[in-house]
Amino acid sequence: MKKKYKVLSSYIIALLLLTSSANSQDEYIIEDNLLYSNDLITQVNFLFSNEKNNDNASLSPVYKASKGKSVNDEWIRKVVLGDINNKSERDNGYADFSTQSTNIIIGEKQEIVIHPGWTGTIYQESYCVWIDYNQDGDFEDANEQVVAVNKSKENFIKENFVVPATAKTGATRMRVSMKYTGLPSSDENFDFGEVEDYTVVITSQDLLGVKNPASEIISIYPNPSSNFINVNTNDSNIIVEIFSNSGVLLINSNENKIDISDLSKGVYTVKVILGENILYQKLTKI
Ligand SMILES: [Ca+2]
Ligand SMILES: [Ca+2]
Ligand SMILES: [Ca+2]
Repeated sequence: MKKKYKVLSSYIIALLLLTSSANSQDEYIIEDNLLYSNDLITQVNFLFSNEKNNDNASLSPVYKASKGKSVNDEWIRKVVLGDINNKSERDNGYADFSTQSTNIIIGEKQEIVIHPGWTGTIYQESYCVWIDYNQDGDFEDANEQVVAVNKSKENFIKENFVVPATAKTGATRMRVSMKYTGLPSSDENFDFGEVEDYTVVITSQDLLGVKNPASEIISIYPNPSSNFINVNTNDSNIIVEIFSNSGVLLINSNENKIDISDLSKGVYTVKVILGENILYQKLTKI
């Protein structure tokens, strides 16, 4: 219940801030000769349209809760996918590791390995992994379940999946779930086992080949965030500026990892300058 309340309250805060700050955005968002990636345009338009129509379903980073009620006998001990190599303990049935991420490329085969932890008796565990490929805040759309392994007593499971061409590029959520004896659903609170969330940054091979690749594959994650953000780009020569809703410059950095712990809760605009390219993204501080 505690976890649910936490998710719900941050959702309400984000919603209130979005609806109360609809006026002053356009002044510094719309400038001449700026190069936006399509995804960023979509995301910015998406947020602006949300401010107007107040569509609750639009705050995609808030995912339905899922957890194991008990980790006394089994839990997720390790997850490996690309740059993610995360050993963990019993995390009270759910852990948010969404600050950990890896790039995955559309059309390429990915391998994920999940290790269970057992206290003593080796029980049958079932595993599911989902990726929110269309970034709409759930794991229920076509192809979003990428792994389903039922009733395994192996020391680990190793599964492959291919990122579909329909996947939206950018940072999105991956959920790893391990449930005692039976496949879990993505929003299930089950009796025994554990759930862990991660971030994958989906990249298109086509985008990697264009003239300004950094501007096309940039992403900012986690978002919403409370302590820091990562600006994900191949270009190390960047300037990152974070503005308040009234257009005041609050943070200026050349780093890819930026401490935002001093910012008040609210919605900000992140401006990323890569040479001649300027990109904007909304950031929700929670
Ligand atoms: Ca764990
Ligand atoms: Ca989805
Ligand atoms: Ca959906």
